[in-house]
Amino acid sequence: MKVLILSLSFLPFFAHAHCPHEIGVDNQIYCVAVEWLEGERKINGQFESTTFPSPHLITEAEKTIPQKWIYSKADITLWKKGDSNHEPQSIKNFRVFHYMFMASGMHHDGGTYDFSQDPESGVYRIQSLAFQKMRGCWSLRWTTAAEDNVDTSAPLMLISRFSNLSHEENAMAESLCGYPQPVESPAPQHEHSHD
Ligand SMILES: [Cu+2]
Repeated sequence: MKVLILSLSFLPFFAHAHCPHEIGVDNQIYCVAVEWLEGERKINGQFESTTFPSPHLITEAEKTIPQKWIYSKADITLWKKGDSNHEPQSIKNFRVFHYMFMASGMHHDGGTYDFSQDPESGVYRIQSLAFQKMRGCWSLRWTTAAEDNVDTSAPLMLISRFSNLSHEENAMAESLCGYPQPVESPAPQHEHSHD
């Protein structure tokens, strides 16, 4: 038991000792941390905060009742790999979007969402994500292209730990979707013609 407590107390240290996720842009490797926040509800067309944690999977039972949907939200921080201060970085035209790889092969994006960057802190935020339960794997992808297209984006992370699913349900989804990513794809193309 003592060993267990010791190892648990070291978890936060190890969590920050490496990159949670890595992306490469113009010969620079960035670490990417995704911090899930409390989700939102849409009431009379307005998003309102809730205490339900993200990521939330909108289940079959909730699907037909939009008032019950919990929209997921996350903060996304980039820093240069090796920077122990984790100073937030900006990448021109950087964007993250949600994408589903379907068992049927009919892969698709996740519909409307909002992506922004806090001008003060430099931290990015993705929100208003409706993760509908389907026979497939939800993921986050990143791009610097204008469109949310699988061909001009690259995998950031698989979303496997939905807060409203049991450990067993999440484990089943993880085994179906695989780690670290369901599908590899080419890195986004970058334009060097301007600046
Ligand atoms: Cu789907």
